[in-house]
Amino acid sequence: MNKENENQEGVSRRTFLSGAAAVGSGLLVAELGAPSAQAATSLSASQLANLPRVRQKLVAPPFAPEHDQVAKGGPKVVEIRLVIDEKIMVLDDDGAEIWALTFNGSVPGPLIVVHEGDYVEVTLVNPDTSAMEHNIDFHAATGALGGGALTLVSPGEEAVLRFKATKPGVFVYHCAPGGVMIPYHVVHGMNGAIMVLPRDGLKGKDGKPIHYDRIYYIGEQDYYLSKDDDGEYKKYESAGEDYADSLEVMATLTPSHIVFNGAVGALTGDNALKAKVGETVMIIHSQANHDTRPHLIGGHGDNVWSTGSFSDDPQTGLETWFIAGGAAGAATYTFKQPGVYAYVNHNLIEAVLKGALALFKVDGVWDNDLMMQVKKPSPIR
Ligand SMILES: [Cu+2]
Repeated sequence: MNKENENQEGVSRRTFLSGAAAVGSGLLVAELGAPSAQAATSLSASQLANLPRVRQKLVAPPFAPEHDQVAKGGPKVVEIRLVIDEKIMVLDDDGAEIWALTFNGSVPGPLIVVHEGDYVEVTLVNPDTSAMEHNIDFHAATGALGGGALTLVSPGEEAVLRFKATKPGVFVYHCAPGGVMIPYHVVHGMNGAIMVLPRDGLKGKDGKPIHYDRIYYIGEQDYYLSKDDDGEYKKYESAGEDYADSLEVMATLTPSHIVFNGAVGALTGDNALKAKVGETVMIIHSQANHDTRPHLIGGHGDNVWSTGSFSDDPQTGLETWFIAGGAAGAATYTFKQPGVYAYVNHNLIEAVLKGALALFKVDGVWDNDLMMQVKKPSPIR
């Protein structure tokens, strides 16, 4: 802890911002405490120390870090560095803005990719320029609130968490600093996803390997912005200043925005997702708070892990699938026609009025057998 946080004002501000002031909210990290560091592990300390270590170079969504679809060799320790960044983000064309709470500066945070049996070693850094304390809860992890109880970092602190990726699938991670601050941080953008691939890769329900040519990560985000008396979204000078206003809107359960990758239009226009006819695209879709129902207009879900669990066979040939708030899902599709595809939350109000829409631009040769315009729109004969 740095000196400036030791003074009385700093402590009381931290107490407020940590949610400890939220009377009756329960589920405070401090109440649950941190477990002993002597927990049993299936590998001895020296065995763990001898595992190969790799540093994963994280990239901003919708892209995924370089990875092998089938693991090469045995388990590794995969080092991840997440730096908290509290920053203003513009959410729509009207200039609505939020002091987003982010992992590595993006909403959602970066996709992490490891294999089942790997150890994920996360360094969580909270710069001294932050206003708030933060932590990280991995739904892929076992114990201690998903790591949340071991990673609560005040401004100027960092913590290192190592967990074993025992469950194959796609999982949400998110900040969960305690009490009301849990939903507050999550709906200010502080969430992302990790994919834990089976070591021998993905398989279809027929047991055959599934290989993807491209992978995109779509993080859906619900925001709860407050309006002033003129009906304009309010602006704030610093992170956390919208706390009371935000809670009021959150309590209505009615988001002002529901978007993909941080803002309306983040995955349209020049940022549309690219693919070619014949390519199999893996789409990872996370929603840390609010249920969603992805649909690819003009395409399908060839293989869909709606719950995100790679322990289960994928469902096949789906039109629309469901991803529960607090979960990530995965779907593959092999494009068969060129053109523009909208990928939407098929609550179409959430897609069109709130913003949850992305576009795929697919190159290739049109197949008249699958579809053709037999007669252009013209006067009725
Ligand atoms: Cu946080």
